[in-house]
Amino acid sequence: MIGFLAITRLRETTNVCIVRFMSHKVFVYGTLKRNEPNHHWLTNKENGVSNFVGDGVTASKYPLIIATRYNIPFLLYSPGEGHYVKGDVYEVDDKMLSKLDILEDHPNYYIREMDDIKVFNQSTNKEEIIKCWVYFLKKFKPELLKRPTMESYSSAGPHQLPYMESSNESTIEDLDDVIVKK
Ligand code: PCA
Repeated sequence: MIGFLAITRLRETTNVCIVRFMSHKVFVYGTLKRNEPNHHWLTNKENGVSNFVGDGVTASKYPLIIATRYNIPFLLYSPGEGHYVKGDVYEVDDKMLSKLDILEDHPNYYIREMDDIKVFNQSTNKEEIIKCWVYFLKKFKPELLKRPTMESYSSAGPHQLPYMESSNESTIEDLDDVIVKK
């Protein structure tokens, strides 16, 4: 399915318009979800356009954990372990996708990959599987697999590990907490 067109008037005085396709689907499972600390990135018009598609769940199991001194959520790329993870699906334009890549420090920290996500289609009343971008942690330290895994993330959840806002500026130290060096 091709998303709707976002048409931006370039200048009031000209008829030049930028026509942008909402061509990317993103599954967010962590701080970008509704009611979570980084959700404002998706709603800030200066970052581009985003449109909520629906609730989603991963078609494969993955470990969803919290790590680093900043209590950051990560989906570890270890298919078959953990849970079928719940999150939100958004349709975003090129500009928003590149802003999210900056926030997630793709491809140095998280790695954005296409994966199968189950979403409930309200017009057909059926569950369908769609391909979405997902920010995974891939070269993670093996000990992270020993951490408790969650089906769904909330910064204010029972784990008592609230997300620390300062982690928006990722540092060498917090990368070292979770990623294996080459
Ligand atoms: N932000 C991204 C990846 C983890 C995070 O906190 C997300 O919500 O999907």
